[in-house]
Amino acid sequence: MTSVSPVTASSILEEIETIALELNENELLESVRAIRDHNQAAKLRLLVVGATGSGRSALVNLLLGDAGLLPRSPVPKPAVGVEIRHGEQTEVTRVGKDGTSLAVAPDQIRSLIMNADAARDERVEIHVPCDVLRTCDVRIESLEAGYAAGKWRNVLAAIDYVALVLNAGALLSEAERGFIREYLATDIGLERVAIVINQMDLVPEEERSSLVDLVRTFLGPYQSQPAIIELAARDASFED
Ligand SMILES: Nc1nc2c(ncn2[C@@H]2O[C@H](COP(=O)(O)OP(=O)(O)OP(=O)(O)O)[C@@H](O)[C@H]2O)c(=O)[nH]1
Ligand SMILES: [Mg+2]
Repeated sequence: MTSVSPVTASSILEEIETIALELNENELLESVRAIRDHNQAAKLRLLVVGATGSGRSALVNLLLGDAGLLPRSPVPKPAVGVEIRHGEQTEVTRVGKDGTSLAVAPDQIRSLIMNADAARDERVEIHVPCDVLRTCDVRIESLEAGYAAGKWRNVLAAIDYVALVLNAGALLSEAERGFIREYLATDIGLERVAIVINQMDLVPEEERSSLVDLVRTFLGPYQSQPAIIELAARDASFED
């Protein structure tokens, strides 16, 4: 049986590159490489941030179309940042606060994230062959990470767009309000933020619009307004 690979912009570029190489078409080859470099440089850098248990992992799995990539469970995972980028194959690296990098077997992603050590691990880096990641780098951070203001500012300086994930059942804690006020409204601008009200499936239908109103009222005084998205990132009937 022959397998058919999906046609994507990058697979077409690859084909043109092969042809240009065969025909010694150096100018064409240079153009292809310039387009590829531009594509790589033009990646959207997305931060998915929120309280532990809000459903950040469920949302990222949904965005990447891989329900089993990141572990989701009601047990809070350690507040260690995760960076997910494109790679031709799955590779996982544990980056320590002391600058050390340790390759971890790809089938250990789940246990690494469940058992990371917030005192020693700086972040977990994951490369996956997922097409969405060809145009988007994803970073996941926890509001419980205990970062100093300077560290949050550095994180946000490397970000283009933020999805702040809230748990519909416990909306707008002090930490969430403070994060919006002190970092999102000032450092990144609320026009580059989506407030994702997740776990909406657990809220009775007639109460959902009042939750959105609550968030809108809190955001009312700000000049630029974020997108507000109601979401059920995980189908309640689906278990890990
Ligand atoms: N019913 C329902 N459950 C959800 C939804 N999103 C996430 N969950 C569940 O809520 C729990 C926490 O979700 P996670 O995706 O692990 O949350 P997280 O923000 O990554 O949490 P930590 O990594 O533990 O800090 C898991 O048991 C998920 O299956 C949702 O939209 N609806
Ligand atoms: Mg998680």
